[in-house]
Amino acid sequence: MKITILTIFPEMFESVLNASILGRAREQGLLDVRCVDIRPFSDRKHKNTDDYPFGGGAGMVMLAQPIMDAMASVTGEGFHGKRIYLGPRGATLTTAKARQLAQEDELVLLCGHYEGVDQRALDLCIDEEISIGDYILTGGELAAMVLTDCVARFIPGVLGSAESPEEESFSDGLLEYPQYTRPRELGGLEVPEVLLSGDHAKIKAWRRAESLRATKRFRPDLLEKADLTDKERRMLEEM
Ligand code: 4H7
Repeated sequence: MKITILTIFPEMFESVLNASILGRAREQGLLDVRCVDIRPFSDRKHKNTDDYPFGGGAGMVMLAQPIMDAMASVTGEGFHGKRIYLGPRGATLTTAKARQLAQEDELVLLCGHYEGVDQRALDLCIDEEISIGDYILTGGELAAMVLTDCVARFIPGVLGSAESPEEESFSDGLLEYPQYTRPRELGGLEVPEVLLSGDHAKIKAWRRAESLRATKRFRPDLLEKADLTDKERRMLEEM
């Protein structure tokens, strides 16, 4: 999959895109992410990318022209993909949305700044607005990184073959069970005995019960939509 990020701060992406699982996915050619600097596309003498808002008010608005030209430069005739604007008006990013976006050949992510972008650039060049949650950021860059990371996990091969994005929090509607590694005792706390037993059926059942317990404790709202058996519903009542 190819992801092109239009931004006036391309340097913000360097470490995030090169580290860890995203870095490995790019090396393996599973993910092709590039940042395109919007500023050189500006027709203005000093390469400005913003101007005062018509109607007055505080702050600046990003110019449509450099954004539209940057977008045109990365979406030629053969473009088959989605052009996404990261902003607080969008529908909130979910696992289901990330899974769906991972099916696309190509995404272009537009990062807004200042008080936002001239509406006409959005009307003419954007297919969809997505928010990463109900809070305000200083720019769309962090949101673009979150979306890139979240979508990349659903590209086949990006996670090791042992890890599946379908076996994690939210994919079955539940939170994850607690994890332990060495040492067996720490600060007076022992690793739960069942995890040392080698009894895989018992371990599986314990983990499922702990997932239910964690979800009931931290995100009881998730239980309404979770796919549970009658037995599991009864277990929850008793917890
Ligand atoms: C697009 C439009 C994303 C981008 C407006 C971006 C939150 C999210 C931004 C704005 C973002 C999210 C302009 C809104 C300045 C706030 C004071 C950049 N914030 N801004 N306003 N939740 N900010 O995904």
